[in-house]
Amino acid sequence: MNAPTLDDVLSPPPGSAMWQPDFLFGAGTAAYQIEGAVAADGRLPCIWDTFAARPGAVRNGETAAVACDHYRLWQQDIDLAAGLGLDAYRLSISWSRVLREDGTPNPAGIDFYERVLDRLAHHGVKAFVTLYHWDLPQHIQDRGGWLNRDTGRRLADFADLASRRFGDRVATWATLNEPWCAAFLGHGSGLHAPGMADTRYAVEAMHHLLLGHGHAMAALRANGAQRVGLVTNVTAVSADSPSPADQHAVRLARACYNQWVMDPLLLGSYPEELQELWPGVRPIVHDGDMQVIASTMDFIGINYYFRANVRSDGAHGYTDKGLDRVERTLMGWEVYPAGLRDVLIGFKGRYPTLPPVYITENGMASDDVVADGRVDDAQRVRYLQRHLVAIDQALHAGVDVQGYFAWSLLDNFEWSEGYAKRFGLVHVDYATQARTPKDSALALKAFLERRRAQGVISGRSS
Ligand code: IFM
Repeated sequence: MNAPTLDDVLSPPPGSAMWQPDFLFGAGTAAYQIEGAVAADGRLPCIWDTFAARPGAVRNGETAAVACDHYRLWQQDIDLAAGLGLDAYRLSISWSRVLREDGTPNPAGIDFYERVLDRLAHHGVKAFVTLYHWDLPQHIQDRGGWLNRDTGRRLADFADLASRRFGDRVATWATLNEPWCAAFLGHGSGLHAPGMADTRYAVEAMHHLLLGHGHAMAALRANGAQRVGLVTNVTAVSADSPSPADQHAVRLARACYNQWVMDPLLLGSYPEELQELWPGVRPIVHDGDMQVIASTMDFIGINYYFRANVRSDGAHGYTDKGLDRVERTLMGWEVYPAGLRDVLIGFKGRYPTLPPVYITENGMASDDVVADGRVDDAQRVRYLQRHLVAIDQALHAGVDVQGYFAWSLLDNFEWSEGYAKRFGLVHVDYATQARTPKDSALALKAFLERRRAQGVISGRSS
């Protein structure tokens, strides 16, 4: 079967800044979700290995022991990313692969990332590296993990090693991916590793994650890193009704979902609304902590997937009631592209020092199948297309968005959801490890080819 003509269904609006070659297009992955090889070459256990082994923690008892076997297939995967014409590739480094328990580097683990980064450089694809994408070494967890202030210092050690060894091949460094998930899902709801479920733990873990971010930024800068920041997940929030109670619920939900991370980073304080949500629960903040957390970032990475539609819970909180008859993805998440625009414009208004923005994750899960060598993922093509339009609107409103990364390059281990939720531009057959670019990948490739061709015609270099 011939591939469909898709170059006109996935492209930014005509004249958009996204047609310029300095607006980066990429795709992302995370070490734990794709690498597998959890015991190879001296890699130490991490909290997700422990958590996934707990009965009931991950759907169908699945684990990331093999995942996409990327530790072995890395070269073909990087070549695949380059073959799509991506400007940039976002990856994370497994802390427990590169650092031993005694703090010395693990040469085999370092070699692996050297090879990956060299291959990206060979293709001229920019490397966007995240240090912490949720895979804390288990031995650090055994000393308290993110409930221990000292873990932030350990993150700085990791940042120091990574930037000394890889710094010459890394375009941007993100200290953390989605501290909200690591803090809340990992320590408040227990849905993620390490599986704790107490709001007091979540609040303390968040403070130590953000403190670790500040310490890691300092370590990266000391080693000459030029572009450092953090990646946070954000949620668009709407009110279920115009009632004052539901409007107030929106303020509480925004404080929890977005400002809990953004305010300390960009305003140097936690939002007051958290006190109403979680009365009496405050992190232990030492003198100087907020200055460390609010160190200047060169960019902020925004991960956007869906909106929450909330109403008052009648007490001091909110409930996410959702909306009926809206389009949803296999995760059950509402498809709401305008929310990305609204969140970005809202941030520009709230944070006078908002740094340049990359959309570091955006995408959707579906139940994709290969038929006649093709994966028809029309919903994803539409999803991506509509989010590009929303970003263009934010650009027009003056938000400095500099790049867009689809989540994810490959179908992968979707944490407690296991393997059924496929987020990839590229389909992975987990039995054979065959990769098949989906229609969305082909559409993105076609757009990027067209953009390059237009740049050449108009005399711009890409
Ligand atoms: O797969 C995750 C990723 O690791 C972090 N952001 C959200 C994605 C989809 O749930």
